[in-house]
Amino acid sequence: MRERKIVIRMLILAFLLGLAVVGTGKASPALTFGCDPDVTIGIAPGDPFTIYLTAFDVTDLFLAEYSLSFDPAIISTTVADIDTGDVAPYLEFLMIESVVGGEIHIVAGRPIGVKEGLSGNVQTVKITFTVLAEGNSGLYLDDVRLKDSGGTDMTIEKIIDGFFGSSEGHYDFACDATGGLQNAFAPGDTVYVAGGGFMIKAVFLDIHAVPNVEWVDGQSIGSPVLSVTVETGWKGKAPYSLPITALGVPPGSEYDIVVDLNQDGLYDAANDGVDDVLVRPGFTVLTVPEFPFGMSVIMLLAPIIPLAYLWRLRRKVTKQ
Ligand SMILES: [Ca+2]
Ligand SMILES: [Ca+2]
Ligand SMILES: [Ca+2]
Repeated sequence: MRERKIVIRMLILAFLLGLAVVGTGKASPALTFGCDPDVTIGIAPGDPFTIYLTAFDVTDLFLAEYSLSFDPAIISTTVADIDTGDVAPYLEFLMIESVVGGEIHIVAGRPIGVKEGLSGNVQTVKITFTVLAEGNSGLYLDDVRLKDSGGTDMTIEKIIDGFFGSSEGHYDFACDATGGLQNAFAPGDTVYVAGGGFMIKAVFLDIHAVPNVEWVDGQSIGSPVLSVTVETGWKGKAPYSLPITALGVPPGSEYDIVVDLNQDGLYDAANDGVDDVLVRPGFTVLTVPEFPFGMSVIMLLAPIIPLAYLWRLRRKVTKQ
């Protein structure tokens, strides 16, 4: 009788261990959504450029909805310049599209009557912009919702904003180790910086991460949370490019990145670079874990439950 009880308990234990493995191992596949390409610099004012808003490595994508914002003084587009993708797989149906000032709202999906979603690298929309003036503009994604054919919201792990600009004008932007544009970082991630278009030859320059502000010419760079000095190695004629540079690991908050070309501690609009010069942060470090709090507690507890059970069982068996 006692042996049978132990066997049953062992079976329960095996089941709980299985649950623990499922509980800790269950993470939705890494889904990335954003601009393809993400960075294009050197477009002559008056010339167009095309980007695709793409869901990468997605499974069963049925509907995509999101907003885009940009600097309407630098780049522009119209409803007529927004179309479905053109390289399969792509969502074939644009339901809502609007362009108001520097804001675009998009809802794209599968055609009416179709029940299955699309998988792979799925283009949700193709947008052609025109560069209006010299300078650069971010293209920011907000309120991104991707749904599968069952109407369930997908978990998006990474959003890729865009950065586009003319052949003139200096710039810098937060990026990953490969130079891919990145505006949101997880806690502990190293923030990198890339840039270019600098017109003054500097032997050394300083790069600072500072709390986000809106920048005006001549203002103090203030108190950086991270700073690096770079020996540029710049030779020949301007414009000069900044190599991809590791800035470090800042604590969770919103920051701008200033490239102080003459190392005077002041922001000089004509020569220094800022990501982002406007009220938006150049980049954000998330302060919360990726999982909702409740979920993380369950995941922390999941391996403990069978261990606690095993401990109790051992005590009982020892007592016998
Ligand atoms: Ca300066
Ligand atoms: Ca800013
Ligand atoms: Ca940025």
